[in-house]
Amino acid sequence: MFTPLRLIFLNSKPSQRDRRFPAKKRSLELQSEIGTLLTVQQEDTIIALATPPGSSALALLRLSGPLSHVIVSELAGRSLNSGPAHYVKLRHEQEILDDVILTLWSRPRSFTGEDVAEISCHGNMLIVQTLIQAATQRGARPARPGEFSQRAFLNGKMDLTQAESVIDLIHARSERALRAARAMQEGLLGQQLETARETLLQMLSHLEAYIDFPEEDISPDVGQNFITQMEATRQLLSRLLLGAREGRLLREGVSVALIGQPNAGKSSLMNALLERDRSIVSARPGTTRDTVEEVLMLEGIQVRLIDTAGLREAEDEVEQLGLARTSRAMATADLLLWVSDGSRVEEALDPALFPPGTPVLRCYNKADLPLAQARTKDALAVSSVTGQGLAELRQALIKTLQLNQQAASLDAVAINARHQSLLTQADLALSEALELQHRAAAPELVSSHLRQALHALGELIGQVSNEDILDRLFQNFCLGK
Ligand SMILES: Nc1nc2c(ncn2[C@@H]2O[C@H](COP(=O)(O)OP(=O)(O)O)[C@@H](O)[C@H]2O)c(=O)[nH]1
Ligand SMILES: [Mg+2]
Repeated sequence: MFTPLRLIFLNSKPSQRDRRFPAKKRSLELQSEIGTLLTVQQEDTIIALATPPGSSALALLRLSGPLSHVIVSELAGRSLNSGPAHYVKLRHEQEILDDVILTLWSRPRSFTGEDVAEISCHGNMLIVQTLIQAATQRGARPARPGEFSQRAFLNGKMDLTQAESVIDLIHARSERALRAARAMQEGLLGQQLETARETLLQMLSHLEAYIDFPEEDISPDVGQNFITQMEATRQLLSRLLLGAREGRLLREGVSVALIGQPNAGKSSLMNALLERDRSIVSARPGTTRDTVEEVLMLEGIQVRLIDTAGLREAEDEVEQLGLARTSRAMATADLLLWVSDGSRVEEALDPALFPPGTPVLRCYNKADLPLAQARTKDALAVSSVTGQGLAELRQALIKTLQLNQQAASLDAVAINARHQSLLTQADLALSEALELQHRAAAPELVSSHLRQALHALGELIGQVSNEDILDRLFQNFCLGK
C-alpha cells in the first residue's frame, strides 16, 4: 500500500535530538517541499474495453469517473449503486442492447479510486461499440491506453512501481516473470524505497536544522551516525540494483544469432529447437536471405533465436542485404550459435567477424551423418534430423547465458531500466554525500547531495514527477488497463 510521507512523519516518534533542534519543523517543511503528491482531480468519465477485441463468450467494459454510475443506471433504466452484481438489460434509444452483469464500486474503494462500473456483456464487437457509443453520448469519453492505472496512481491507490507492475503482470510469459511482477505489485520495491527515503529525509532535516542554527556544531557522534545511516542506505540501494539483470532478462529476454556457412543447417537447427517449421530449409545454399526471429522459452526467459543468411560472398543484391542484416544481428546478439556442417569439410569462419565479448557456442550439425571434420573441443554434436544433442544444446545455452542464475539477493526485485537509472543516480549522489561527510565538509554540501538522492528516489515511486513523464510512462499500457 502506498504510504504518503505525511503519515510517516506524523507517526514517527520525536527523538531526543528533535527536541534539541528544530529538525522536526524542518522535516515537515521538507516533506511538503520534496514529497509533493500530485493530486489532480479527474473530471472526465472514461470508458474502454478491458478484454481483447473479437468474438468471445464475454467482453468486459470498464467505466471510471464521476458519471460512471449515472451512465449505467440510465442504460439499465433504474438507479443503481454499488453492491453485489446486478443482472440487467441495457437499453439505448428504446432498443435492448444486451443483457449484462453490472458491477459497481463507489469511490474511493475501487481500482482507480473513483466511481467505477464494469459491464460484462456478450463478446460481440457490435454490442461493445454500441455500448461505448451509448456511454459517450451520456458524457463519457474513450479512455487512453493506461488511463485507468494512471488514475489509480494519481489517486494514491498505488505507487508508480506498482502501477508499472500492471504491464509486467499482463505481459508475463512465464511463471518466473509472473512471480516477479507479483512481487512488484505487492509493493516490495516501493516499501524498500520508502525506508530509504525516510532515513534520508530525517538526516536532511537534521542537517538543515544545523544549517539554520550555525551556533550549534554537529557533534562527532551525530556525524558518525550520519555516516552509518548513509552506508546502510547505500547497501540497500546496491541490493536493489542487483535486481536489474533479472528485470532485463524477464522483460527483454536475450537474443541468440545462428551463424555459419550456407547449408550448415542453421535454419533446420532453429526449427528443431523450436519444434516447429519456422524457417525455410533448402538444399540450395543461400536460401535464407532475411533474418528470421522466433522466441524459444528457456528457464522462463524469452530467448529470441535469429536465423541468419549464411556468411559467404553474396552473389546478388538481395543476398547482400541479407548479409548486412546478419552483421547487424551478430552485433546485437547476446550469444552467437556457430553452426557447422560436420559431414563436410568446410571453411571455418573468421573469428575476426565476431563482435568482441560476445560468447560463441559452437556446434557441429548433421551428426546423423559420418563425421568429416575434426571437432574442436567443447563443440557439441547435434542433428536437426534425429534430434541428437538438442537437449545438451539447450543446457549449454542456459549455462552460457546464465539463465538459471537466481537473483543474487533475496529481496532484489526485478527492476526495470527506469528504476535502474534512478537508483544509480541516488546511489551516486549518496556516495558523494558520504565522501563529504567523511571529510567533515560543510553541512550545506552534504545536504545538497542528500537532496539529489531523495529527488531520484521520489521520482522512482512517483512522489516527485512531472505530468509529461507520467503520460509517457502510462502510454505504454494497453487500452482498458
Ligand atoms: N542429414 C542431415 N541433414 C541436415 C541436417 N540439418 C540440415 N540438413 C540439411 O542440410 C540442408 C541445408 O539446411 P538449411 O537448414 O537450409 O541450412 P542453412 O543454409 O544453414 O540454413 C538441407 O537440405 C537440410 O535438409 C541434419 O542434421 N542432418
Ligand atoms: Mg537457412
